[in-house]
Amino acid sequence: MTALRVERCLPDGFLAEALRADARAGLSAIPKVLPPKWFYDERGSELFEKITHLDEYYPTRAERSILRGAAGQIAGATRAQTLVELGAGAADKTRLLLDAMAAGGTLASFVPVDVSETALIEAARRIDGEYPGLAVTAVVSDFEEHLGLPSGGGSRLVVFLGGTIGNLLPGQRAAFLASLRSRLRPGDAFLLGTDLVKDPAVLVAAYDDAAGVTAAFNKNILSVLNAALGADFDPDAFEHVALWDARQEWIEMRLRSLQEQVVTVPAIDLVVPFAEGEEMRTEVSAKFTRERLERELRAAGLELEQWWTDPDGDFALLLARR
Ligand code: SAH
Ligand code: AVI
Repeated sequence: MTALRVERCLPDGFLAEALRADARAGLSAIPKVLPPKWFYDERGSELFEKITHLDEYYPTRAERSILRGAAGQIAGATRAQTLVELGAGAADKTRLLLDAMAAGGTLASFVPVDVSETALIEAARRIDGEYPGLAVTAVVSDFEEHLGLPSGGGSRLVVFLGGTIGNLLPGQRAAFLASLRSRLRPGDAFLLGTDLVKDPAVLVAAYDDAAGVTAAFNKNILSVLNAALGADFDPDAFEHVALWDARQEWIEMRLRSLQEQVVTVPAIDLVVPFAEGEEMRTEVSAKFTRERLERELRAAGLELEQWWTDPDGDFALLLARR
């Protein structure tokens, strides 16, 4: 085991101020909206991990099955020394890539990047313990602000798994891809996991599971605001909503107020009225087609090189380069 390094890319207090700014803008907007990156405090990250084991939530299983088949090919095609993982979370599927890169004899360092410090450090520690000789640097960052790519470390494979790119709105997605493109060097590669458009009933079930885990995950954003901003949201006064927007081709999660109520948010001096039945958007989860991905990658100056899906065609993994 080597010593685990932890790097913080953002200035002190940046994330706390970003949460205040997002809450101020989003709770005053019509309709109200909160960005999904704030789901992931310790409990939110645990709830997301539970979601990944639900029968209804196929993306994690599908992506793992693609990685099982393709990891060797990816390691061979990229021959990268450094694996950078954006939005790494528990970095569980990542082991398939680490193993293939180690078997190919190129792997030297692993750089997981995540905004959720607790989950990130726990995942980085575990991998640090499991891969002797691997240099692990955990980077606490918001990948929309600072990608956290290491400057050294030879050629890099930057991976963004799980379909998290779908949680960015189209404009944010374009900015993210352009920023990534500008930081990729010749010889680097980008591996992207994306969920695909499919039967809306399957999609809605994946975001509204029978056991209510996704509902608890969705409501957890209210507990995050309570803890960080001294707000007095009552999660039981809201219900979970998941719907398919066919025009945008995204799943939208919302919280619907069960009654007329007023919430106070002392840290930003805000009083927020909710009407009975009023809905606040907490997440979009865009679903893609190959054509749309190719178009968006090309617009950012990236070229699709290889494409894999699971046997049911539910989820895709693609390799792209500048
Ligand atoms: N990659 C994992 C985890 C997906 S959950 C998987 O495939 O299962 C999404 C992860 O992205 C969470 O850990 C969350 O904290 C992180 N995340 C979301 N928005 C982020 C942002 N703007 N910057 C950095 N990490 C972010
Ligand atoms: C992390 N992200 C890709 C998940 C998704 O499917 O959009 C978050 C999630 N939201 C509800 N369930 C899972």
